[in-house]
Amino acid sequence: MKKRALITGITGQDGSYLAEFLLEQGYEVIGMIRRSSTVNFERIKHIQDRITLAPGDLMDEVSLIGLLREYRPTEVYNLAAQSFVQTSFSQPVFTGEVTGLGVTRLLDAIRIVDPEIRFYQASSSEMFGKVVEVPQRETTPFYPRSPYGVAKVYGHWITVNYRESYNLFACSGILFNHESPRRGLEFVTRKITHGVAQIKLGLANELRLGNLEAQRDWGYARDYVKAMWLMLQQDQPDDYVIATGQTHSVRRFCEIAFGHVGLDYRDYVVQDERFYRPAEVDLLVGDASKAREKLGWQPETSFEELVQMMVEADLKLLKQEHRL
Ligand code: NAP
Ligand code: F7E
Repeated sequence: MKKRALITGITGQDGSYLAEFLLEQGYEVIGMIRRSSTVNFERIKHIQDRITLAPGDLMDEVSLIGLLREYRPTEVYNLAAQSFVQTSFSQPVFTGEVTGLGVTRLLDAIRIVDPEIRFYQASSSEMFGKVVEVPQRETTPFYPRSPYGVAKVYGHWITVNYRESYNLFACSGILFNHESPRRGLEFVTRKITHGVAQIKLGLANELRLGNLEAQRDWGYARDYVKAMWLMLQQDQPDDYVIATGQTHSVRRFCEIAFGHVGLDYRDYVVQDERFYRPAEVDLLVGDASKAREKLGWQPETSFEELVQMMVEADLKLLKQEHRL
């Protein structure tokens, strides 16, 4: 029988890569989309005729129950969230509703409609926040530093709780930052590569950023969605850290991205208080040995390759947009 997966957050970065990957595996893919006044299918328009899009919202449990009843998926990937850390400081309650309580709504819908469904929760390295151990692994205690991080800790533990209380096949992937040319423009990597491309093409003359010393373990989103799928193919549900094991500063990201087009970032980057956060996550670096040993997963794209790929993609995009 053809496997059927429901993806929440299919219009987002990871949702689009996961949908492509599952189609390649022969899945029937259902993508949950929320109502908006304009269409936002840029990331999935190339596969739109091969997937089914169905309306629903993590804020509305009835819509989730209805979706599960109608499509009867065998696997559910919960990628939907208010995922931008900065916004979580200005909209903490909303972030808690979607990114935190939204997970309970979906788990409850699964429990009610079909407890055999296998469930993936998009947990985050932001849960480690002010890290108490380096590198961070599955057993590292959480110390979130933003309303987003706090909401993800809630989502993580409610996933564990439903696994232990109701015997659901519920897994939590603790993914470290992963990027791509499809990354939202507000996240620092894409903001930099898009800014570099604008400057190189004469469309801008500076790039305003916040804290350049923050360090992140950055991987490639396409590599990471495979790990989500692998977690749901195991005999037992479990939680896994997914990371590259290497960390780099925002400053270093700038250096490589500007360097790729023959520019020196120090001539263009301006530090701006507006992009600093009330509480910062200074250093993240993950230990993915459990995923390597149990899932056979490992990253396939280096940091330098990722940065260059993103700069090249933004140059191409802007040249098309501006007919250059
Ligand atoms: P993203 O690009 O911001 O996508 C978020 C998705 O969630 C979008 O499709 C968005 O729909 C949808 N969404 C937001 N609120 C919703 C709601 N109330 N109901 C239904 N859908 C809603 O995020 P991403 O980078 O792909 O990340 C995917 C997931 O992994 C998120 O849960 C994120 O928190 C988590 N995560 C990401 C990273 C990373 O580095 N990328 C690392 C760890 C964990 P619209 O398009 O309509 O806005
Ligand atoms: O910030 C610093 C900023 O917004 C990275 C989400 O996918 O990954 C992401 O969260 C760092 C921070 O990602 C700017 O202060 C400096 O230290 O790209 P970001 P994030 O906060 O790490 C985790 C794993 C998730 O789960 C989240 O959903 O860069 N930084 N200057 C800046 N950041 C932004 N956005 N903009 C700046 O101008």
